[in-house]
Amino acid sequence: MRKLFLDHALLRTGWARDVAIDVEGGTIRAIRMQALPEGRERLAGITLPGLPNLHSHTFQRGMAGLAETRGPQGDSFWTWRQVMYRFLGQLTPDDVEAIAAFATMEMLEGGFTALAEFHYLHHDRDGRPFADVAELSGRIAAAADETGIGLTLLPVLYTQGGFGGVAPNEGQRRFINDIEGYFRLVEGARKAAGFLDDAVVGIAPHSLRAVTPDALERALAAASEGPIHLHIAEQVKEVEDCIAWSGQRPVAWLLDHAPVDKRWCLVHATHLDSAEMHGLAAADAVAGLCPITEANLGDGIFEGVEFLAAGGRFGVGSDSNIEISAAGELKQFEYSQRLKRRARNVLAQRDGESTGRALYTGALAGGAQALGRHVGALEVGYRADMVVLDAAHPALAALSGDRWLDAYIFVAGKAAIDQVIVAGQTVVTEGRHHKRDAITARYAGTMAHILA
Ligand code: NGQ
Ligand code: ZN
Repeated sequence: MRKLFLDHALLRTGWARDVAIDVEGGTIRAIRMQALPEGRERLAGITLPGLPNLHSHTFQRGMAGLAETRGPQGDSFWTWRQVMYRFLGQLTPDDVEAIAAFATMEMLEGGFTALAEFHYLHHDRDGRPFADVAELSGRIAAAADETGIGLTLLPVLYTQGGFGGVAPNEGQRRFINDIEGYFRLVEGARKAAGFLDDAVVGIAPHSLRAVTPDALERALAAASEGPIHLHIAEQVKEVEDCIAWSGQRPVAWLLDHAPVDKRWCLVHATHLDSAEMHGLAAADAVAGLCPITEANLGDGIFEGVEFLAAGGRFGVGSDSNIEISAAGELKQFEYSQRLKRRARNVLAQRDGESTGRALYTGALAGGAQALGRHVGALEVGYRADMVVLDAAHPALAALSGDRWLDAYIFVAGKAAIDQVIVAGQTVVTEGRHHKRDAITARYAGTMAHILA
């Protein structure tokens, strides 16, 4: 049992001071406000529920910065993908684990306490399955165990290279499974993640481009519970190709052909018409926004204002991990809307509401839903996942209440993070992960051999 005493905390009911929290088995067992500090371990500063990261490919952290040089023919998402395929083509299981450890360490330092890893790198470099088909799922789980981040593991189904049964290309050989192979993989992923006491395993059809309707249907039929994530409508070309294939836009097709509900997270969902937007909101599915990556890849701008006005649910993900920051994703989401609308404070829902508070609480709820975890609130029965901001940071020092969140998101970012606690265990102190030196040294060695 860990008995904490928090100076300031963001509870469901709002800001509170002198909060006593009892944690046992990783879970919050009791909360009291206006408590006394005696016999408790003090958490000085401003404690927030940790933010879930609802979408990532950890291995891509290793190529961050390697696709920012202009190529001969006009760079796009699709040329970036070629660079990405070349990079992943070299990775060994040890590389995958070392990069995942580094990325998840940075997620914790960046204010994310749980992760949905959209994991599609399954096979060996020659495209042949490993002796253990879930070898690389196991490496992701091992990295999560090393850094302490909460894990929702999403083994990805990838059966084709493009709409209408296009054969996979060389660069995709490490991803491909038929449906029977996929069932073995999911089974293997469950075993591989089973040693983590609270891992969740869901499913993830990669995209409508990468799965046949038949495989999609069979994967859904076999998954009676747990999260379901897929990439959708990220690029205009993808929307056009979907229309050419089916006569429908991607989200319209999905809403017509799959039982989309609360278990679903539609990652990106950038290009929606109004009917798709309202359909997605009405389905209570989560829009999995990855604003920094979407900006980096030139995807387009999600219609956040209309979606939130329709009651839509959202969370954020670090996706390509080009930059890892919970506050940064929320800031980029709001800024994309400001640039598009030439207006300010557009994602707050009411007059007088702080934009930072609206973004943070929205992404907590949507993120927790997408990860299928009891996280996202400092409340009895929830995982004790907390991010403690430094109340003395110059950007926060003279402030209080929601202004702290505005200053965290729009001003200081992750530099304001002091401690991070996952399932009641402190993993970051003074902004540094406890295993930073060892994980960083291993990552540096890994990158040196990959880029040699
Ligand atoms: C991915 N990433 O799977 O890593 C994708 C690129 C694809 C993003 N969509 C590959 N941001 O979509 O085919
Ligand atoms: Zn992705």
